[in-house]
Amino acid sequence: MRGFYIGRFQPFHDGHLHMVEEIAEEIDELVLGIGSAGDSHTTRNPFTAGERVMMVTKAVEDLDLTTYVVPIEDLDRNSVWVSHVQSMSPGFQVAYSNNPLVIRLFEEAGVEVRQSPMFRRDVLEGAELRERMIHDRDWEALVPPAVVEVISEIDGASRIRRIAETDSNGETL
Ligand code: NMN
Repeated sequence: MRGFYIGRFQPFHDGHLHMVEEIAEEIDELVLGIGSAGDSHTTRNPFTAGERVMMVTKAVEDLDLTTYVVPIEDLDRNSVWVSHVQSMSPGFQVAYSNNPLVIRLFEEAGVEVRQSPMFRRDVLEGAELRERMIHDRDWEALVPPAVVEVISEIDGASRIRRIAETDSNGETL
């Protein structure tokens, strides 16, 4: 059976990895959707789709699970978003999420959704991590070593600090 798990992964952190490990107990193959793929260089979405593809691919490579990493751009039309996802992804039978909108859209489209209390932490930890990067506080301990390497390769922490100085659109983390 193949599953689908979408997140913005800004950045991919230990909570995400833990979820993938839990999902791996239930299925053989997993599609990891890189959500809001067109967004980057903002405090809320600092990393490009390509950078997130690197983070996710390297972070899960040691797991005993076949994974496909697929960038998914946002669509200004929720009613057809599931078709959009399906058009970009290998076929899947079950979607994993705790995002209320994502759950609702998949359910309305007749796709089985599995939730976990762990998912709530995604949002909290993502914002916390970006905050720590901006203020140069220890964030490395909260992400897989492969993600530290990718963020270092692209000088990501200095990017988000610089963006935070100039982001005047009042975006929240
Ligand atoms: O749960 P998070 O990490 O927010 O990830 C969900 C992802 O799915 C986000 O990138 C979100 O933008 C995306 N999404 C997009 C649409 C749309 O484009 N209409 C609808 C539902 C979810």
